[in-house]
Order: sequence, then C-alpha cells, then structure tokens
Amino acid sequence: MAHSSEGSTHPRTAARAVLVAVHLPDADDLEFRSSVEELERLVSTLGYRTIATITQARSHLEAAAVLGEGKLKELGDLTGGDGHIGTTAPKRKDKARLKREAAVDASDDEDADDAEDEQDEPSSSKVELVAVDHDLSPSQARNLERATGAQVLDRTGVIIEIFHRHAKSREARLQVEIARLNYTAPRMRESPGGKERQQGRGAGEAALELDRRKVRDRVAELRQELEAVQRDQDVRRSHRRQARRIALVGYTNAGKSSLMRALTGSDVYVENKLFATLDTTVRALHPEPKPRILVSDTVGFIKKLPLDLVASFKSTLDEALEASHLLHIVDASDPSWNAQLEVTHDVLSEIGAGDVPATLVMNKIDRLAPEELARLRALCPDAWFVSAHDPADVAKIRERIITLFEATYVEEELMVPYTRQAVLSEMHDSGRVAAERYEENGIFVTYRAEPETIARFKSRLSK
Ligand SMILES: Nc1nc2c(ncn2[C@@H]2O[C@H](COP(=O)(O)OP(=O)(O)OP(=O)(O)O)[C@@H](O)[C@H]2O)c(=O)[nH]1
Ligand SMILES: [Mg+2]
Repeated sequence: MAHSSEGSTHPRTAARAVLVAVHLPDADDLEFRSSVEELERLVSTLGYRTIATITQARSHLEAAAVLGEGKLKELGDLTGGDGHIGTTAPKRKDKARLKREAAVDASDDEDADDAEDEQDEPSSSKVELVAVDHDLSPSQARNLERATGAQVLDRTGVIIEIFHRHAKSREARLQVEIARLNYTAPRMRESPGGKERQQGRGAGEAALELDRRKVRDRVAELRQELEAVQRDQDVRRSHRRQARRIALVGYTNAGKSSLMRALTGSDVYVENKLFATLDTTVRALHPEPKPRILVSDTVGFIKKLPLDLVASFKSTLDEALEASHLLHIVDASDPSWNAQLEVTHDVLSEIGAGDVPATLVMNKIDRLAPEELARLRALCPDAWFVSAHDPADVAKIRERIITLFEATYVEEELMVPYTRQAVLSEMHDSGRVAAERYEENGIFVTYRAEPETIARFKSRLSK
C-alpha cells in the first residue's frame, strides 16, 4: 500500500504504541486495512512507533472491553498490563486453564483469531499508548487502561491530541482546547492514589463534580475569547472579500500545501505526515495575474473527523466558504482515494460549502503506472491530472485557474475622463483592458471583467 512503510519512521527509542482494531462486518477488507494504516500514521504523527497491531473480527464492539478475553490478554502481555478489566488483579492461573482459554479464543467464531497480528518486539517492552480505531465510551477506555496499564486513546482522542500539539494560530489553539476539554470531561475520573479511600467515596465524587464544573467554566471562558478573536478575523477577512480567491481543500496528505507552495512561491509547511497544516494560509497566485488571485491552503479532512473539531474548525474552513472556487485535491496514488473523496464531500456539505463550485484535481500522478493513470482519466474525465512536483503541471494549473475566473468575465466599453486616470489604473488591476481609444472627452476602454466589477467602475465614473 502507498504509505505502509511510512508510519514507522521513528527511531527504535521512540515511545511505543500498540494499535487495536476490530473488523466489523460492515467494513470490507480494503477499508479495514486502510483505516488501520491511517491510524498508524496518526499515531506516528504523535511521535509513537507502532510495535504491534491487535486485530479481531467481531460482529459488534463488545460493551465492556472492545476485545474478547483472549485478545485482551494478548494485549496485556504486550503492554505489561494484566489483560483483565476488573479492578483487582487476576488470580494466578494454572497452565491448564491458560491452555483452555487459548483454545476457546481460537475456536470462538465471534472472536475469530486474526492472522494479521504483527509483532516485531519482545513482549516485555513498555508500551505507552494503546490506540483504538473506534470510538470508545469513557468506561471502555477506562477498562482498557486497567487491562493494559497504558494510556488509551480512541481515534477521536488521537486526532484531538495531534491538533492540540500542532495548532499554531491563537484561533486554532482556542478551538482545539475547547474540543479537547469537551472530549476529556466525561472521561475524567476520581483522581487515582486512594483519595476516595481516605476521604470516603462521597468526597471523591464531590471533588470530581468540582473538577467537571471547572472544566465547564473554562470552556465557557475559552468560547468568549474565541468569539473576540473571530470578530477581529472577520474584520480582516472582509477586506479580502473583494479579491478573487480559490481554496485548496481535500483529505489530509493529499498534497494541498505542496500545490500551494508551487502555485504561490510561498514556503508553507509540507510534510509527509497527517495534519501537517492546521491553519489556513492565504497567498497570492504567483507570478501575479491581474487582477490577482488569492489561494488558501486549508486543514485536511480525515474520516471520522470528530464532530466537535469539524464544528470548531468551521471558522478556519470559512476561508473555503468564501472562496469563489474550490480545488478539491486528491491523492490519486492512494488506493482509498475514492473513500477520501467522499469524506471531503461530506465534511464540505456539513460546513455549508457543498455548493461552492469545485474542480477535482487528481494529484501525485507521478506515482501512478500508465495503465492506472489511463483508468483514472476515463473514470474522472473532468478532473485535472497533475503532480505538484512537476513545474509544467503547476504552470498548467495556474493558467486554468486564471481561465476559471475569466470565464465569468463580460466585455463592455467604458469612458474614462482624462481627469480620472487613477481609475484607469485601478481598472487594470481588476480586469483586462482589451483596448484603449483616445478621444476628445476621454479614453474609451474596452474592458473585460466580472459583471460586478464593471458595474462598480461604471457607477464611479458616472459621478
Ligand atoms: N510523489 C508525489 N508526492 C507528493 C505530491 N504532492 C505532494 N506530495 C507529497 O505528499 C506529502 C504530503 O504533502 P502536503 O502538501 O503536506 O499535503 P497536505 O494535503 O497539505 O497535507 P495536510 O496538511 O496534512 O492536510 C508530502 O510528502 C509531499 O511531498 C506529488 O504530486 N507527487
Ligand atoms: Mg498541508
């Protein structure tokens, strides 16, 4: 698969993680594998090296511990936990009983052993993170923590943690902090270390309630701060509203920032990791056409993007909403590009950008075999096929972007009096001056621009 080797780029000394995934009947094989692989990349973005993946085919997610008893024990062996979800340590088992359990695990249909488990580490290594490729209830997470002795995060938790570590702008930081507190509040528990035992259970619960209230107050405080920041942003944005702009949107790692770099000559951050970009960047298309066109690079989407984060990133993505056109970037070399395309469509409709005109850009074609490229071209005849790494392709995209805007142009002749030559120079910046005729009363300009732009100049010149 396209990214299979990229998740383990960490040195052997990096903190270790074990992945847990349940293969539910509604997921096909490719879906399941790419989801696990994506989780590995997410965990890698957090700085962990995945040493093993525990997978299990089941008909549903078991309420208490996600995994069946045998798999849970296997997980415990890997992490150094006892593999039990009870609060007390299990009784020492005799060999015969262990054998019996192993047999039950292997023969049980529901908990069918999956041959996919990969292990490249002795079981004694300390594992710091167990990442589960499903949403966990707070009690499931707690149970798994008990069984493994490691920190347990579900997909949402991993994604929030990445956003938390990497968000840079004030707005993004506030938004992530809110999402993070909302995620952790229900997962808070009475502080460990026997506080309850000393003070009695009631006191522990009261302390927990107090902590939760503090979290709620903090969230309210952060929301107020966020509103203030957003008011500021809106003022700044309204200055840009006139500008012609496109937004690069798409699945994480599709190559949005690479295209942004190439199209604008800027040095935005590009990296082969998920969620390299968390803030929107706006730059002018370069070399600059007249009028100039602004390009926004946006945060990438991912499947099961926590709703809370979609909501909180809505304002970051509002940039995309303001664009007159979206370039929907797809990593054509990823076997699950189609599913990724769906996810982006869904999130765009969720944030109300479903109707913004969009062009599909199939990126990374340098990684495709000629037959595969031909197949995709036939499948998506209207898409632009490019490699962000190929300057000729980038030049082609630039021309096409300009054409996109000029398609909405209309032509009209305007008369600019000799005393208003400043207006003429503004007209040059906002559209195309096709011809100029110097007459007695002024300059007759054959002008091509957007209808609103023409109307604006006409009204100014009539005053
Ligand atoms: N081979 C190849 N690699 C590409 C191409 N475009 C981007 N990449 C690589 O893909 C990886 C991700 O690129 P980015 O531009 O950071 O992707 P992004 O869509 O901005 O990702 P996020 O910010 O995480 O959402 C980087 O390693 C790029 O070098 C391409 O056309 N061909
Ligand atoms: Mg990016």
